[in-house]
Amino acid sequence: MTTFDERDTELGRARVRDNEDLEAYYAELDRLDAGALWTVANDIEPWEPHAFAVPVLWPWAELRGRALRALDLVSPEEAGRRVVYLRNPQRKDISAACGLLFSGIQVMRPGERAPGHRHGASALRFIMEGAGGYTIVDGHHVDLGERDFVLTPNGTWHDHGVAKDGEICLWQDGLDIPLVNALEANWYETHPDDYQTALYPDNDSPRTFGSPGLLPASYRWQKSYSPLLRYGWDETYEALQKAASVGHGDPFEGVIMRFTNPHTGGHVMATMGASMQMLRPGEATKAHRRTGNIIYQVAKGSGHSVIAGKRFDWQEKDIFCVPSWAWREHANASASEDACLFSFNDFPVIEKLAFSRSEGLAENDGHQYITEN
Ligand code: GTQ
Ligand code: FE2
Repeated sequence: MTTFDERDTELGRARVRDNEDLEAYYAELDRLDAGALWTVANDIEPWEPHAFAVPVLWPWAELRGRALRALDLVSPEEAGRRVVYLRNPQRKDISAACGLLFSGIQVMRPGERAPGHRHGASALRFIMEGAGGYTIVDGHHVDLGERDFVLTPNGTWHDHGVAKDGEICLWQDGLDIPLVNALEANWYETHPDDYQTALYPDNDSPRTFGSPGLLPASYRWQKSYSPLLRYGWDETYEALQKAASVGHGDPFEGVIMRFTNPHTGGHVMATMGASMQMLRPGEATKAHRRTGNIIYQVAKGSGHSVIAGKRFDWQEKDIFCVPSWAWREHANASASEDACLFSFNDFPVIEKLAFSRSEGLAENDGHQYITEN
């Protein structure tokens, strides 16, 4: 029963060998809904952070058509949300894409609306395709364009739609559903009116809170999430380019900007953070790893990442994940164009619980050996 690896011979690790007396003893404890710690200690106290999820790349070339097919198979009214979710092969039981994060592709056609609801889980969205999409968050109507990043924090009423004269819209939903379920804290309510009506002028959130370095002087914000509900692509890309122009950069990430709550400078929501990074033409980063899970979407360009020794080639709109403590490094395939990666993560949870740990790879000039193909 006790499991060993070579290091488990060290004093301070469990190294009890089974024998007949012990087995009888374990059976007695089992009948009492109890057990001997030394039979499980080496499993429940791993030497290093252990991820259940494996790295996965979901190719948009395969996913897009499958998501569009759902348009003809179910309505938003029947489905609640018309979403194809991304399921890590090692996390099927909890419907997670990576760690305790959920990811799905939501698809809506012009004139459709998805019914309003709210829940204990928080959501974010990254718009992949289509014009005319919008979401209403607690009465705030927000228009959505390609590569915009939008929040629907926990407990907020939300419903989405596409204007009648819009296009078919596809976006990635990122939620902390598996986390909230693991903490046994999730709940769900449908909206009493089925659909919200906007209570404020359209786009009042980005228009009030979305100007760099400026906040309304009289505003007092008490909530756990950012008052800025949408981060537009144009401003985000411009921020990356400006930082790159003055030499800003990181050997592990390229040029990376974290989406922030303008009120606090902290993460956008209590449980999930997000970033946009730019790999300059020809740039290849060095390998590092950290505690926490990351789901990436290729916002622009093409390249590859090496994750836990395996190479994943990516194109625009592909989605891939990096489980906790897996080595990761990224490379832009182009010598003339930049490549941008949107990502969201569970870092706010890791940081608040004081579980942050990270390291760079020392060997082989900071690059992984590719061990698997
Ligand atoms: O849009 O409200 O992909 O509640 C999963 C759960 C989307 C949503 C998802 C949700 C939503
Ligand atoms: Fe929802």
